[in-house]
Amino acid sequence: MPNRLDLETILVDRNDGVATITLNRPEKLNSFNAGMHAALKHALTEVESDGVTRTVVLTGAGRGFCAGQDLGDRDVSDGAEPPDLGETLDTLYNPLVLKLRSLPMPVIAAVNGVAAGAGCNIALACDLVFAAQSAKFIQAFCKIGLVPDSGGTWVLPRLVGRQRALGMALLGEPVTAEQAQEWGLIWKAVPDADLTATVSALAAHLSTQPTKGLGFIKQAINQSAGHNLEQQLDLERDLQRMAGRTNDYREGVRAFMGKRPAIFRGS
Ligand code: T3D
Repeated sequence: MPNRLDLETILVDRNDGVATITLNRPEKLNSFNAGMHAALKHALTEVESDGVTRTVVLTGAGRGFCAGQDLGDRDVSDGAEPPDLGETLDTLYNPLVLKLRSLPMPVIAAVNGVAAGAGCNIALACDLVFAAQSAKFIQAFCKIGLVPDSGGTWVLPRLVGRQRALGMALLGEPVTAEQAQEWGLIWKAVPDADLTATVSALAAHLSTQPTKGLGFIKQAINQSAGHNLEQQLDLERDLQRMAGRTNDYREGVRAFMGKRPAIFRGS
């Protein structure tokens, strides 16, 4: 499978500590082909190590967020060798989900329109999910004989409970942004016209906060799912030890004691 870097399929805009990454195949509702996977991987690697990005925003161009795998890339003709979809998950989708969850800064999904299949679960792999009111979340896999992937079967029951997870996964019906917010699937649904401004304001705010501390919080919450209380207490101790050694902790305490606003530099 080709894995060329198609930079036009991913747009990256950097501004004041915020990197906005836009999935850019609008004519296919930003569904993934191998080129877009490679370009997104490249973009995420860059923002992780550029030394300036303190918040990442993931969104889609056009009327959709992401419709999952580009189904036009799969040869399902009579006589064709069945594709090894396990391999695509191993090499493309799974590393993407793990990368989003392990980035050491907050990642906001700005779900501007339909999020279907892996596109839905990639949004849910982000740390805070905002959605335009007209957006829909669809576990479309069952309609084509597949299993929710990209962490769907892990995250859905944890976020919305077994019954709603099974309803979404077995029926593949669209869940509206408002319903998603009510169920706790996402953080907030906002009017369509307000999505960009709402997410931009929040991203700008987060980029002035103690980035290392926020990264540790994300790590603690993410790891809690596989821990018992003792293990989680140990992790909190280890992360707190590291947080206590950051410049931003020192600045936060000094600012509090000096009754002045803190200036966090993300270090
Ligand atoms: O294969 C592997 O590697 C395994 C991994 C799998 C991960 C997965 O994500 S599997 C699930 C794949 N996704 C889907 O099954 C969703 C398919 N799309 C839809 O069900 C619908 O398009 C939507 C519900 C998302 C939106 O419906 P609607 O009516 O708003 O738009 P539309 O007319 O269906 O789509 C607009 C265009 O985008 C259309 O192209 P056209 O006719 O205008 O030239 C449509 O074909 C194209 N499009 C939408 N989704 C995909 C797609 N083209 C290729 N792949 C898609 N996934």
